[in-house]
Amino acid sequence: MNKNILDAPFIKEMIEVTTNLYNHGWDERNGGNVSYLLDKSEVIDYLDPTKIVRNIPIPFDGEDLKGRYFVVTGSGKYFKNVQNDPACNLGVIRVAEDGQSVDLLWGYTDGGVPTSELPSHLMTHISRLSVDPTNRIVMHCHATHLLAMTFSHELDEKKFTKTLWQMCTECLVVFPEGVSILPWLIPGSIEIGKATAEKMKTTRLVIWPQHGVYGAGRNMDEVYGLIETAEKAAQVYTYVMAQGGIKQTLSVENLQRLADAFGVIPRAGYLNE
Ligand code: 2HA
Ligand code: ZN
Repeated sequence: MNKNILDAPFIKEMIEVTTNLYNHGWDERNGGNVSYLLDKSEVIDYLDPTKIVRNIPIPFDGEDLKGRYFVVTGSGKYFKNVQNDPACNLGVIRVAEDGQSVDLLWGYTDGGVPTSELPSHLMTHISRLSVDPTNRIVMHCHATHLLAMTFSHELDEKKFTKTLWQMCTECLVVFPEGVSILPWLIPGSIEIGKATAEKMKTTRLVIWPQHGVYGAGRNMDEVYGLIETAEKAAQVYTYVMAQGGIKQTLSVENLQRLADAFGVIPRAGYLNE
């Protein structure tokens, strides 16, 4: 416990990703939140795990994550400001033994608390870990074109997925399981947390209509790349529609050939939608 936590790779990654999300225009004001599951061995060089700064109650059962460490963006904090003051805008927490609170070990220096979307984040971590024990990141942002598509495109998961797959050849390879879509729900609620986490058992991308997107994955690059790829497809869709609509597109046959060439299996029943 002798190193400066500002030099920790996980803090640097959080700064880099929140700055990139802000620079993309996907996290205006206090929009967006990121949580990153850390191994105890990664944090003990930088902080004393027995020194609890504060205990913060959480409004749901986090028992499945008891003892787990996370670095999480703060509630109401602006991604724009993370690089200049990481200690105020980020926090390192550990889920307490009873699962009803988290222990703050570092950060939120102005008395802050973890993101208001902590239910969606921690419930999603539980879901993802149940299907992929190497999952570490959950990321939420207000990706502009994906958000716009939730106004203009049918909110059918199969149709929405197929449209994204057809807008960029890469998409089917990057997210062969497709995207999930929730009904509109109140942000920060237990209800949206449960609904997001349930969908996250089958897809790593979950669209919140008229709000934004959630992504999950094993490392920062994977999750960021996942959201970036879907968002790019949505951007192309926006241009295509503005240019007068689709005259030709990737055929189902070519999508299947693509899947075969890259060894991925398109979600059953989604190609022929
Ligand atoms: O934390 O994006 O969904 C700000 C948000 C809420
Ligand atoms: Zn949001």
